Amino acid sequence: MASIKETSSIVTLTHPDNKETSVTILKYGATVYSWKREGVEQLWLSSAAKLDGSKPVRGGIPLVFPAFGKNTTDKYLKDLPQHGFARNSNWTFKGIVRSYPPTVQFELNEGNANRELIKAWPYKFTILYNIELGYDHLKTSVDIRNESDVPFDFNWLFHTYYNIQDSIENVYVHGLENQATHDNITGKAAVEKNAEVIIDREVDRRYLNVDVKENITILNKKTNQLVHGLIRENLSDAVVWNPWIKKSAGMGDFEPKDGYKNMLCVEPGHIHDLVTLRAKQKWSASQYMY
Ligand code: TA6
Repeated sequence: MASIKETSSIVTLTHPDNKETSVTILKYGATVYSWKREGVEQLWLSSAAKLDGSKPVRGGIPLVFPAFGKNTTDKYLKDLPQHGFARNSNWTFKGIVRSYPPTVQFELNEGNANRELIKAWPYKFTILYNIELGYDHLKTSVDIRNESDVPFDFNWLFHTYYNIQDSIENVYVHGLENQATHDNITGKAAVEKNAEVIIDREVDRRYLNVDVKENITILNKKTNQLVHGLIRENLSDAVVWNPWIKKSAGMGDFEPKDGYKNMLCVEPGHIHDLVTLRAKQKWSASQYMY
């Protein structure tokens, strides 16, 4: 049986077949901030990350809902902060929902969402968020249900910070060749020409409508060995982000300042447009990391 440890702010789940495999979730934002696979940390977490609920966690897997980025056009989303309110809210821990592979569940709704921020988004909703700790994978799944009598529009994105132990200049991202991109730094649209996307400067690039049959992988340049792999379900887009030197220096909660050398965000989401969820309907998606 998986072992589970709960405090007022944190839940830690340990795999029954390997006590060195575990996942730790902060109830604030239902933010996974540690995933150890056989003792090796798979996610990057800033050493200055706030884990006291005072601001979204800088690292791990912050949840982005109902807006990706800073929305400037939608009637309600435009009044929300960058990346919405899911990562700024205290989610309710619902316990273990599956014993093998051990899976825990968190819930967010209009009743427990961030009191201030939810004023800008007048809908009834239930989000059930499942975190499945496999022997060799972590799967995070979301079910969003519109409890209102009217439709609502939203983005969803898992803002995953991968640990790049071997240093960023030694890896590349594969699986994005020929995909349409929007560069959030230049504002320009393009098509990815590289089979091997390298990170040698600040990168903030949105890959849009990438076939979900395409796994996205982070590979070692020298050995072509797998560093991280990602399988997406119903998440057509992916953001690749590394703040590099200047942006890292400008973020108070980004430490160590050279931490950009050991992290890379590959963020699966639906961000190319807004999902419209009709009244009483449900929308589901997941990321499977291996
Ligand atoms: O997903 C990439 C991004 O939108 C970047 O533009 C950068 O802003 C990053 O998210 C971090 O955003 P945050 O609000 O967590 O500082």
